[in-house]
Amino acid sequence: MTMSFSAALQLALIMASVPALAFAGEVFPDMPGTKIAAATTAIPATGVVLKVDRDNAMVKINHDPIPVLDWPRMTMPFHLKERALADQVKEGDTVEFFLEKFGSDYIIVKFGKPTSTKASP
Ligand SMILES: [Cu+2]
Repeated sequence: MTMSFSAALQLALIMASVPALAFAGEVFPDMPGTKIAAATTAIPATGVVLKVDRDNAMVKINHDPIPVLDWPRMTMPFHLKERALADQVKEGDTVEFFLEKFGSDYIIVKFGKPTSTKASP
């Protein structure tokens, strides 16, 4: 096994932070590793971008069903966490995106790589 010094240092830092996290919740007392994953609450989803509204930091997406949220497939607008996210997608793209709860809303915090991009006519 080879590991660079910085990777080893990062691992050491992660290990050092585990005891603090272990007291953060008692949901999975036997599985300390799951607490790190649980700290990331973004919900992955996929869909087709129908409209990009950079000025209002919104995109309209026809998203696939999202079982975690009990959402069926539908077309709906999503707010973007940052306007710059609007530059990462374009109309016609099939994309993976990540949602986080923001107030009573779910907003897009990140896009994955486009899984397919509509060819130019
Ligand atoms: Cu929806």
